Formats: sequence, C-alpha cells, structure tokens
Amino acid sequence: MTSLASRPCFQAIIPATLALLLAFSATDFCAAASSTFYGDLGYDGKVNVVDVQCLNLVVLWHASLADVPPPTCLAGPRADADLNCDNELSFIDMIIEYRLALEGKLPAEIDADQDGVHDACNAVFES
Ligand SMILES: [Ca+2]
Ligand SMILES: [Ca+2]
Repeated sequence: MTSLASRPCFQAIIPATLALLLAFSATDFCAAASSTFYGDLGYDGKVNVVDVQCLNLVVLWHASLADVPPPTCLAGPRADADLNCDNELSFIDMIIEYRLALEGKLPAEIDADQDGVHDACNAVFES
C-alpha cells in the first residue's frame, strides 16, 4: 500500500505548494511592515542613504511651496517624512534620517527607549 505523499505527482506538488505558501506569506508580511517602517521613505525595507537623499528632496519640495507633486521617491504619505512628528518637514527631519541611515540608531535624548523611533512618534510608527 502506498500513501498519497509517496506518489510521484504528489512529490512534485507538495514542494511547489509549500514554496507558493511561503512566497505569499513573505510578500504579505513585507508589505504590511514596510508601510509603517520608520524612516523608510521608499518602502524598500531599508533605511539608507537613498532615504536620506529622498528626505532632502522632500524637505526642499515642501519649502518651495510649489504646486507640484512631491518627489516620486516618497512612496507613501508626506507624514512618513516627518520623523519627529511635529507636523513640519524641516532640517531636523533630515538630521534624524541621516543618523538613522548612517548610525542605525537615534540619541537617547530623542529616543529614550532606543527602539529606533523618535519618542514623539512612538504612537504613529511601529519599530
Ligand atoms: Ca528605504
Ligand atoms: Ca518634522
């Protein structure tokens, strides 16, 4: 007597099904996490020099008061670039992004619990 799992057609289907399930699970998880990933303006799952450059462009765009869309590097809402949650886009946000990207953390004065999110933003962003 042979089990279903030992038949050749099932031996091919089971790994393919598992791979498909894992792929969908990973995609769903990443999509959910990236939309609230503090400092990740491009939603690529990383905070790096690309996000620093993007924030520079967003702050300049905001300061220009031009009636044009925001830079395309900003994947989400404008609020994603407000890294101290003061409802302004300024050089302070640029400095915070710079420190996140290059040092990987924020000073204890603005991030007491050292979760990598400005204390004023803990309720807005998940770390
Ligand atoms: Ca990024
Ligand atoms: Ca701000």
